[in-house]
Amino acid sequence: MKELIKLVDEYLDKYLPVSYPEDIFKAMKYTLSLPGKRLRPVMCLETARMLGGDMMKAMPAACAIEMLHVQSLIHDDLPCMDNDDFRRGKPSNHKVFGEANAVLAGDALLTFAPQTIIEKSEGLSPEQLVRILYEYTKFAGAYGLIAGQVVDIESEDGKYVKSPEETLNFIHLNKTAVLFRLAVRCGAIIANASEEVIEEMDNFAKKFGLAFQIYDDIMDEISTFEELGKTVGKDKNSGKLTYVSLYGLENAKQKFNSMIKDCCDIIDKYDSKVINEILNKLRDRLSGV
Ligand code: GRG
Repeated sequence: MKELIKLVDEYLDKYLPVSYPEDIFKAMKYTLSLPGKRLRPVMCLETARMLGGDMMKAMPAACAIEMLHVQSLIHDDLPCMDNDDFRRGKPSNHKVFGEANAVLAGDALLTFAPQTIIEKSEGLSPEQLVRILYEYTKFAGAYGLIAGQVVDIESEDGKYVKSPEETLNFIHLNKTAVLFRLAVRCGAIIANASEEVIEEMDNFAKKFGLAFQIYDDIMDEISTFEELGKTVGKDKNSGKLTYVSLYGLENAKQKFNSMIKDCCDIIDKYDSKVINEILNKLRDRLSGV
């Protein structure tokens, strides 16, 4: 896992050299190079490897998915969204570069990511490339991340079109699970996996994404700034719809454990030390809570 993170860091830096106008590239690289967990690119690379593909062929897509993730973090922190002053342990992008440049840095990452896939991918067929780009645009847009964020914002004002349970599920699937889905789907496509295996990994990522968001919600309640690198207790204070606020801490933990167990059941038949390490780390962190 550590070696994969190091490799991802190296390639993120290599794929995005600072160019003119420097301010925008520096803003893009700032949040991107802060120490994130790199779960999404690692899952993309590991899925490709685990399914018999060449891991390095997946590097451009893996880095592109991290760029998209970082774009969503930069925009999520803006005063017009979650208004958070800290991210990954450091001042948020707009606190360092100003709001206009933070909006533009997010926009630039959103478009730089598919550009990276097109420019840097080697050894993929035209069909694989088009499919990856299609999945990227679909999951980043109004059928994915944006949909999740819109419903999340609406839910803060108690505006539910659907029931709270359905609304929360929609938010988690679209705001969080969607990027894990994109990661494993791209890895599987690059490994030339069958449609059946792509769907199986997709199912894994949906469950993992839901578990991960429950984990994130619990950590917001019980963790510290030092551990999370961002303001804690915000969800509770803003009356946000979360798994913990809707079902309570105990039920949230139970749901998390049962989702992680489902993930283990799916992944067990593959040989993945890395994915098991991710699952165990999350489970261990919550076991004593
Ligand atoms: C795609 C145009 C476009 C807009 C994005 C702002 C937005 C719309 C969506 C917000 C999505 C968001 C911030 C979801 C939160 C998901 C989540 C749990 C993030 C934390 O992930 P970690 O813990 O973070 O993996 P690190 O920093 O470790 O990478």
